[in-house]
Amino acid sequence: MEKLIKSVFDPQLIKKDFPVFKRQVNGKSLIYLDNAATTQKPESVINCIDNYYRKHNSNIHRGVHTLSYESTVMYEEAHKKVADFIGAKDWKEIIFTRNATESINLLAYGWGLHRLQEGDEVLITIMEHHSNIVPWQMLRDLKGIKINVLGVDNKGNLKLDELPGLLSEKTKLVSIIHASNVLGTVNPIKQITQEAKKVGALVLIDAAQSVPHIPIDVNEIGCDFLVASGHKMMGPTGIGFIYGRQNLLEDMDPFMYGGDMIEKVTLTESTWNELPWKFEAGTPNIAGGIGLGAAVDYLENIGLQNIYNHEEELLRYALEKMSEFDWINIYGHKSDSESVGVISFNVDGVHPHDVAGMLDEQGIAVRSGHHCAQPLMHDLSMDYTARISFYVYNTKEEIDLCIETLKKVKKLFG
Ligand code: 7TS
Repeated sequence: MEKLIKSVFDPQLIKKDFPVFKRQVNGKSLIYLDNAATTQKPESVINCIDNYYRKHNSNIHRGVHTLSYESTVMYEEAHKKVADFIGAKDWKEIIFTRNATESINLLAYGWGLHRLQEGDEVLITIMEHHSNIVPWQMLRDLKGIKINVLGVDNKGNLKLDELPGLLSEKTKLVSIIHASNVLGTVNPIKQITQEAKKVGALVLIDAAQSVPHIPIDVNEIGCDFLVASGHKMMGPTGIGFIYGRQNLLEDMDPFMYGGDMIEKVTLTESTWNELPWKFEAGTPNIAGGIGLGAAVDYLENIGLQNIYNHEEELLRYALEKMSEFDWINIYGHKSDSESVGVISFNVDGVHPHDVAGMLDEQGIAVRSGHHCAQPLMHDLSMDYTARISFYVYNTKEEIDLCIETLKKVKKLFG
């Protein structure tokens, strides 16, 4: 990977770091606009995993042999990289999981199951991905907690004026999405955290769509927990993380029980390992964790602010171009509030799956569907949308090609 000088940020140069862009799809150069689902992987991440398996592969925290020691150091180092990346004070505050979904489940079981009681309340928003809805419904059914929901206005922003009415001393957790995977809206999480703290609630941020795109500092936000998925930030699949305040994690019960998460075991009782291993039972995804560390290195080398600025430029460009056509209906983006590069839209008279199918014929990858956010979709009175989502390697020319294809779609189907 070439060291990028911030002033010569060039997506075409960045694209060269990603082997997938050498391939053709349906005879065309790949245009990848499905980054909210997962991102492509740079050569450095692929090489790092390859190198790990070729030279170091061994189990961690087991034995004294050289390979095991090297693997342990590399895996711990990856936790440190993630901690620095999001401003955590200590790397022991970073727990590796499989993905954001598993992270939220770990917190629902490890914290919620033991700390919440009948009558306690959890506040979410209608913008949540299913992974930040269903675990709380599980706790509602098991423990009798109540789930309150903050709505969205017709501009695609949270109805913040309703927030104080939904918070009380019964609210034990506010669990909110940072950036919407449907609308692109970036929620004012610092302000919401401050409000939540006034009633003594803990705050969990689902940062799956923000950590890869926006500079994040957990201490500046003031949150208690934050979760994300490695595969949405150029890392491999099967690795994600939780940030948790050390005192809360220390106080929490484990989620999974067995090897590596223990300090001492007898046939009658066991004690738990230190952080973060208390929450990483069994042999973890060592190569995945190390690969995530390489992804963080790559992102830091480009600079998160550069990534954000580039995506912001693409977003403004795409919104302007798409709004020239009255047969393209865009959801959200109706105010000047902060957004990430996600645009959900429909083409009049054409099913979003047909839109995605025709774009694919031109080598353009987009997602169509409910985006695992059915309550939000229902609130917006629709079942499915097509969605384009940007990352650092996308260009304005790709947006032009996408819009040209949408015109053909409209002509053929509409
Ligand atoms: N939270 C948000 C905000 C998400 O967008 C997603 C995945 C998740 C959590 C879950 O991530 P996972 O890695 O555990 O699956 N969102 C999407 C999407 O928009 N299209 O595909 C996956």
